[in-house]
Amino acid sequence: MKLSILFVAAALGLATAQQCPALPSNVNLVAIPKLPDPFTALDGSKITTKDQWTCRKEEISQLMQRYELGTFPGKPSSVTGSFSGNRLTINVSEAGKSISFSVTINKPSGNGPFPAIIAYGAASIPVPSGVATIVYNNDEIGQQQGQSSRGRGKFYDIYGSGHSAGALTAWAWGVSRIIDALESSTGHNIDPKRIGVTGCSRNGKGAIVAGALEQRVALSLPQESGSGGSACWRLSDAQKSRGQNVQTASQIISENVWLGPAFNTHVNQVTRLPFDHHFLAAMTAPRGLYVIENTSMEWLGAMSTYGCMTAGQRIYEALGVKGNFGYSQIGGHNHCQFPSSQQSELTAFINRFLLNGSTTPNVFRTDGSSSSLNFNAGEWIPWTTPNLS
Ligand SMILES: *[C@@H]1O[C@H](CO)[C@@H](O)[C@H](O)[C@H]1NC(C)=O
Ligand SMILES: *[C@@H]1O[C@H](CO)[C@@H](O)[C@H](O)[C@H]1NC(C)=O
Ligand SMILES: CC(=O)N[C@H]1CO[C@H](CO)[C@@H](O)[C@@H]1O
Repeated sequence: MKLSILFVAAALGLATAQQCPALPSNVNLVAIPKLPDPFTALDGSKITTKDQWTCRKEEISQLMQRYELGTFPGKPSSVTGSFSGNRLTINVSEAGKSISFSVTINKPSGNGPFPAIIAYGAASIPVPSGVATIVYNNDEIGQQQGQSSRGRGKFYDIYGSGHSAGALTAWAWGVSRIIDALESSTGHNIDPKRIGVTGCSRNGKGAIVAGALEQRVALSLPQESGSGGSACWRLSDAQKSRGQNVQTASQIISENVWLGPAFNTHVNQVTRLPFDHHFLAAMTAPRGLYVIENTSMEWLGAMSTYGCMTAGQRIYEALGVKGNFGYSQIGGHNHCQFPSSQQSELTAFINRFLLNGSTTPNVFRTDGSSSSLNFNAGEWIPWTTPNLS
């Protein structure tokens, strides 16, 4: 029994420092109309201590993998890295299948070791001079060109085109392999303990999920991720029913393959999901998470991301690290254009989590009016926030 639990946990790539019960094979999905309570486990028990939180956090990750993201595999049997010029080449083998991919590392001058931000596609936030950028072609690991790209990309070359993972999970797996390669190879002068991850829009969805699934990411910087990222499915449906043109669960599965195929059966009854996207904050805490959103772009779901991350911040608060979480929603600019008014916040997060700073950032703001957002926290967050001992 113990062995099989360890095996399942290892197969899911989860921390096994503490033994946690495996997720039951049949979870009774009941309607939860408001945002689910992170502090009540599936068996109904209340989470009051950090020790209990360890297994609830793992349960949350397993639930999100089973019903939405697909399985996040553990470390393959062989991962090697070789650094040459400004390229880190990562070779992966598992069960007789092999792939190879490369990332470009743009480094500051000097000797390092340097922290680095893994940028999905390219960074659309300013990366400060003391921090390296690792340019990651995530599309190569999991394609995202609409329905016909389901199961395509190097992740699926290893695990098979029928694997349960959606593209967001496949990309997170690629981030894990980059960190494996940084840990095991030399010459690159990157400190694998100080890794950030960023991306915008669809790649912002990827960035927030990478930090949630891969616990070695020190700082997540998702930009304008909206639905599938920092928005909650229940809140996006509520916005839609108010007549707003926001991306919802039922729309997102028709647009692309970001989520696992298991999610398809839930998109018209999202209240039956035993989680919502504030649980991505649960999976990321206590590590750094700065969520950048754009009030002016209706499609992202301004109320949904604001409300969802209001709930997410409470999880950090329960752990006594409220300031490690940031949310900043500013409009009046184009999609994926980073406004200078958010610069000091971004700098504060990078200083704290990548440059060894000691000042805890403390950011939670929107330029949306409360009447335009129209988010009622008392209604949508019916649970109380414990002070986990
Ligand atoms: C990585 O894989 C590529 C492509 O198969 C191969 O050419 C290269 O020699 C491998 N590198 C290492 C260090 O094994
Ligand atoms: C930050 O800490 C790491 C060790 O975790 C060290 O290697 C690095 O030199 C430090 N960087 C700065 C800027 O102090
Ligand atoms: C005020 C403003 O510039 N809003 C823009 C936010 O981004 C969306 C998507 O690019 C634009 O349509 C809006 O005009």
